[in-house]
Amino acid sequence: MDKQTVNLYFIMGTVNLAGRDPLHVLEEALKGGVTSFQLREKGPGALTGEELKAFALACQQLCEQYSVPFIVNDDIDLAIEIAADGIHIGQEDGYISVVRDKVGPDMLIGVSTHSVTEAIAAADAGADYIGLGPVYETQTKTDTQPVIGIETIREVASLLPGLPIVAIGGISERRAGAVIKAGASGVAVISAISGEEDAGEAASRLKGAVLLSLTGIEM
Ligand code: TZP
Ligand code: MG
Repeated sequence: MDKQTVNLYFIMGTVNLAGRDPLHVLEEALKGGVTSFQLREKGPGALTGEELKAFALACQQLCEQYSVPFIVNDDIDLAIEIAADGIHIGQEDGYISVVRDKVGPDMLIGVSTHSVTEAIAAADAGADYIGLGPVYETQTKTDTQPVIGIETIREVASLLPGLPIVAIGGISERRAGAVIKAGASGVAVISAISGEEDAGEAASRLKGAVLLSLTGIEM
């Protein structure tokens, strides 16, 4: 996977939206320029079973229209069943090698990491990209590890120069530049897109901030 694919990595589940139409929010975000999408259907009221599958298929179809990888959080069986582009797993979700054996050689595997040690272990085990965070305080996930700060990004990026690193946790348009300058390939956000009235506008501004820091050119 190339680093550009994770420049603006949008994560959403139906419970993050306070009643708004999730497919509308996703399509606006895709129009605004997100480069990867992860379906993270978790928490009270989350869809399950056939409802989840139907929703995942609808998200997948939208992502295909915009040529954006569709990644499923946690649910390896669902990812395999609908032939998602990727699966994203946490530290508690088992060995990467076991997941690779299940999903086959082509599906992307992303891994959540919170430290230099976890990042190196994920890279060694063949992760295609890592999430690294939480960089800042977040209201969106309550069971997070302690905030890691910018320095951890700098260290991981210098030790693993070839690996796409997606910074996550409390990232806003204002903060995107700092994490990119520290070496992240992109930013992963939930609330900075799904919590905004105009998801498309929010995505487009975030993308502009990321690209400006990567290239020094205003877009
Ligand atoms: N993992 C670490 S922080 C986080 C996840 C899923 C939540 C990110 O949400 P937000 O709203 O972008 O801070
Ligand atoms: Mg998980």
